[in-house]
Amino acid sequence: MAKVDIWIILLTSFHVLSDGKTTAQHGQHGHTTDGNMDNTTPSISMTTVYRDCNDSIPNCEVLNETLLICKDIRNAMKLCQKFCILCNVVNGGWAHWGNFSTCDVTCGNGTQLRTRECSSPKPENGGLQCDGPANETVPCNLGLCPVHGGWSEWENWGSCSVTCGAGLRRRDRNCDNPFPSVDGHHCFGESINYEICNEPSCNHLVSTEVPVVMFSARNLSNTSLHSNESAIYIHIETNDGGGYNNVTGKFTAPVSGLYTFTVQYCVKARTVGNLELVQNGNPLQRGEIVGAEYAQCASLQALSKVPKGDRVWVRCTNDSEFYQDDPYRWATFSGALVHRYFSESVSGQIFVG
Ligand SMILES: *[C@@H]1O[C@H](CO)[C@@H](O)[C@H](O)[C@H]1NC(C)=O
Ligand SMILES: *[C@@H]1O[C@H](CO)[C@@H](O)[C@H](O)[C@H]1NC(C)=O
Ligand SMILES: *[C@@H]1O[C@H](CO)[C@@H](O)[C@H](O)[C@H]1NC(C)=O
Ligand SMILES: *[C@@H]1O[C@H](CO)[C@@H](O)[C@H](O)[C@H]1NC(C)=O
Ligand SMILES: *[C@@H]1O[C@H](CO)[C@@H](O)[C@H](O)[C@H]1NC(C)=O
Ligand SMILES: *[C@@H]1O[C@H](CO)[C@@H](O)[C@H](O)[C@H]1NC(C)=O
Ligand SMILES: *[C@@H]1O[C@H](CO)[C@@H](O)[C@H](O)[C@H]1NC(C)=O
Ligand SMILES: *[C@@H]1O[C@H](CO)[C@@H](O)[C@H](O)[C@H]1NC(C)=O
Ligand SMILES: *[C@@H]1O[C@H](CO)[C@@H](O)[C@H](O)[C@H]1NC(C)=O
Ligand SMILES: CC(=O)N[C@H]1CO[C@H](CO)[C@@H](O)[C@@H]1O
Repeated sequence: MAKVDIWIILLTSFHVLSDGKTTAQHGQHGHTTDGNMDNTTPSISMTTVYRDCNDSIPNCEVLNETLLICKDIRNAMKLCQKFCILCNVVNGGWAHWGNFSTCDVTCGNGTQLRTRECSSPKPENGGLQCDGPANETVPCNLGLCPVHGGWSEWENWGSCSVTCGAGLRRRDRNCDNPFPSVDGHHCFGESINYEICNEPSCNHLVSTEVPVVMFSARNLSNTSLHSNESAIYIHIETNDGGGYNNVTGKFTAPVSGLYTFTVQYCVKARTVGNLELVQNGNPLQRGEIVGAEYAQCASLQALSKVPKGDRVWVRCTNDSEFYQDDPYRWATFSGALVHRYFSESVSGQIFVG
């Protein structure tokens, strides 16, 4: 109640000093103008204040300058409206709202802002600030945002491109995490990744010994053959690898591989010759020749995968009489290794060397 006390005293003093003199008289209670007071001050009711205010305010300037009343304008307003009018107190008032700003995003949900100023009028001489918000927002939506593509995790590595030695393997990833949409850009970077892979060395498969297997033999031991009898070519011209035997007439493969075989046989005029090439007894090729007016020759050819140890020979398929007493017509049986097989596999396909 200190301030009220002071006011009452002051107002009372001015009532007395209605000539507007700038010297305030202190009342008998001993209050000071800076609000300090002694403990003996009696309390005075608000009714008294208003009554006094109504009745007796003489001059704002006197009050202000002398007693600094307007430094506490809120209290002054409460206590004495008239005083405030005298002091030119102006409460703030809102100016019109400004325009809404543009949406604060380029896509999706955003907000627009508008503001207003407490300038119509501006609060003055301690008047109240405007009541309410100075800003206002509204939502805005500029449509779907672009979704940029994102990579999936790398998939597992594929198998190595070789079964021995150094090769390549690859792995893939997809631009689907997420898929690009609404003009979003595709993923940057590679969707395929390669790396060098090392399988066990190929050295164990490479033989330093490159065998040459080739044989050629001439001259049947017997030109009259019954069905199922072997043709035996007794004169060896070549037998690299030692596979041909001129006693049995049979070639035994010294290494597994792809072989080629050729047989030439001749018959006299108006006779028939029937031969076949067999591998372990199974036919690879068959032929028949019928001599016309003169002696004639024909040949048999066959390519075959021959495992090491398999035997290949020439066999008669029906009783035949062959012919070879001629510098122009030879009876021969020859063969050669075309390609060696190193890998292990089942019989009939690829064989152990
Ligand atoms: C009140 O007094 C102060 C100086 O103490 C002055 O700046 C202000 O303008 C005065 N107010 C009025 C309404 O006279
Ligand atoms: C506010 O918008 C109106 C109508 O669009 C325009 O005429 C006016 O100039 C704008 N005011 C400002 C300050 O941009
Ligand atoms: C955008 O606002 C609308 C309506 O308020 C809402 O349905 C939608 O889910 C919002 N979109 C996003 C991406 O937040
Ligand atoms: C109004 O907006 C301005 C700037 O955007 C900000 O500084 C101020 O704090 C805001 N006032 C309110 C009441 O939101
Ligand atoms: C082949 O046999 C014939 C007789 O049948 C003989 O005249 C010829 O010299 C033989 N040739 C060779 C190379 O042995
Ligand atoms: C040739 O073979 C036939 C039939 O096997 C046989 O009768 C004949 O005696 C053989 N000739 C020679 C010279 O071995
Ligand atoms: C030839 O041998 C096959 C079986 O190996 C046999 O079935 C056939 O009767 C034989 N032919 C002759 C003429 O001996
Ligand atoms: C088989 O060949 C060897 C070596 O080439 C030769 O010495 C031998 O006489 C041949 N055998 C026959 C029956 O011609
Ligand atoms: C085998 O030869 C005989 C005569 O030499 C002939 O009668 C028979 O038809 C022949 N067999 C075949 C299957 O050609
Ligand atoms: C000077 C002044 O405004 N006096 C008024 C004080 O209040 C009474 C009523 O309460 C009015 O009648 C006076 O005019």
